[in-house]
Amino acid sequence: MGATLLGRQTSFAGVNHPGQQLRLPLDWDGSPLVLNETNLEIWPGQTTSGLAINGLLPGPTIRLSKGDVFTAQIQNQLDSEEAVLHWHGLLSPAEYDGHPNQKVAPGESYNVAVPIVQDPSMCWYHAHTHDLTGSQVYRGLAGLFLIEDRERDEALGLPTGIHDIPLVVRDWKSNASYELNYAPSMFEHMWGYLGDTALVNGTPDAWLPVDQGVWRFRVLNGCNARVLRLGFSDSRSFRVIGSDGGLFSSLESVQSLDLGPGQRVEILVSFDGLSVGTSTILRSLAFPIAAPGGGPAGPRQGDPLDLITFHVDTSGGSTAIPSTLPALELTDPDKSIRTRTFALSRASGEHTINGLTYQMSRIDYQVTSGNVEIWEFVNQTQDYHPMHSHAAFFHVISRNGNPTTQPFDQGWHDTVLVYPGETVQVAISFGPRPGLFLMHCHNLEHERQMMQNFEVVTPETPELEIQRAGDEVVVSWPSPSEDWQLQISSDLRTWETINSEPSIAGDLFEWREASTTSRRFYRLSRIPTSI
Ligand SMILES: [Cu+2]
Repeated sequence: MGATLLGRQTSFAGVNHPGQQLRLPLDWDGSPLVLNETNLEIWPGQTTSGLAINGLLPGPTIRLSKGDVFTAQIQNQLDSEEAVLHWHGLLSPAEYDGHPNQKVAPGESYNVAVPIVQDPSMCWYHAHTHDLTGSQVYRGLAGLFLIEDRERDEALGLPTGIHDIPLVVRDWKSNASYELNYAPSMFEHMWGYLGDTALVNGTPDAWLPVDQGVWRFRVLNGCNARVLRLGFSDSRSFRVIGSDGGLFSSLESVQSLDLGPGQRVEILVSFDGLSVGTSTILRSLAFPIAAPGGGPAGPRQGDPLDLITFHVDTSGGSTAIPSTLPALELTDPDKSIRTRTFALSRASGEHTINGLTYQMSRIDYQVTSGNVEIWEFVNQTQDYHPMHSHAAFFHVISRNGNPTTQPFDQGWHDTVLVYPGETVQVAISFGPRPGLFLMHCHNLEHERQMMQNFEVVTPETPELEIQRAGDEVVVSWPSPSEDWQLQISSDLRTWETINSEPSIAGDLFEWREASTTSRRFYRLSRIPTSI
């Protein structure tokens, strides 16, 4: 019997309610991330065997800021399974991204050092072990990774502190007697392994005491395959303020939104208007499907599912909502140099992209960092495919050829839900992190086949030409290379970046300075990209 502490509880209010008060995953303390098989007390008095990270399910919440470097040791202490963790949403160098070829054997460990170069956003981490991702994530190998800027949030007027709550949602099969067993049938390999009960931050029958103010909830769909149609039991509307890549630029009001596996959404919910002693339930609303979405007798895609009950135990609370959010500069689809089409289909019981199932050793395509591309996902099936790219954020530009008007399609995403029969276009551009990455469906029963390797390559460094013209030095280089900045050094050790814009001379960029008698060295350095 392992009565493991699975998280702290909010200190807010003190009224008791049926079910379990929402747990908040403990924050990561910098110690090694240890993956092991353990007994957990998820249901009071019941022992559940599952996979834990540092004894927790979900794993500890990693909180860092832009400019930090995430350094950690990952220890695989599973009994017999290889494992590797992927930092979903982090713009990580390829060698630490958690590609399945980076898996380590039981008893082994590895280190990562990922510079945090992106704006605040809600990321997560999960197992990405080839052929085992669905099984390991279902049994518990996942956690939150928050890139935060509390000062910015306070300046924007967003709820912080106890009014800013992460909700890691996943489903679970309750007919398995308190076990997190993963045993998909052939049917579930096709449509996904769906549960009939929700765990929120690992809490069954979760509830949270709230006041009548505005709350910020950051919701992760951590289900293997279930699409969540988020909405409230009293049909209250809520504001959509962000997704995978951080805040949107506006706060649109909706009564429901669809969140595919792997996707995150940040919402503002006001409990103003609910009197003390009443409650409302955040649930996944029922929705019709074209095809069966579960086993013949099991849970199905589109079934309603209660996630968490909010009990208004306290009066008052701040009802302020920011009127606007900072503008975003999204990738310009007009700068696209090509359209890449990915046909998502199923043939002979296999999930394919452009007719192919995943092969670890095959590189399916190359993209050049800095280029803008349109990626077009063509869903030729009756199922949902949440398509995820590592190493970049994109923005959704059209659905079925029409510019998208869905509030949740704003802003930056790393995963987009492609509905049955739908064609979705996104504009994507990769930063200066070369190497091997993955693009795949985040239905984790599809992922092992519906996945491709791609390689990010960097353009050749343009050649510098250095000439003396009278008492000036003229440094020039080919001009369409806007990703590069000129740097100067006198000792080849420290380099000073020239921040003034170079002038354009024909098809060259040109920069001049007065010649000196001291030694001067010049080089081009890639401009760091944050998105
Ligand atoms: Cu899929």
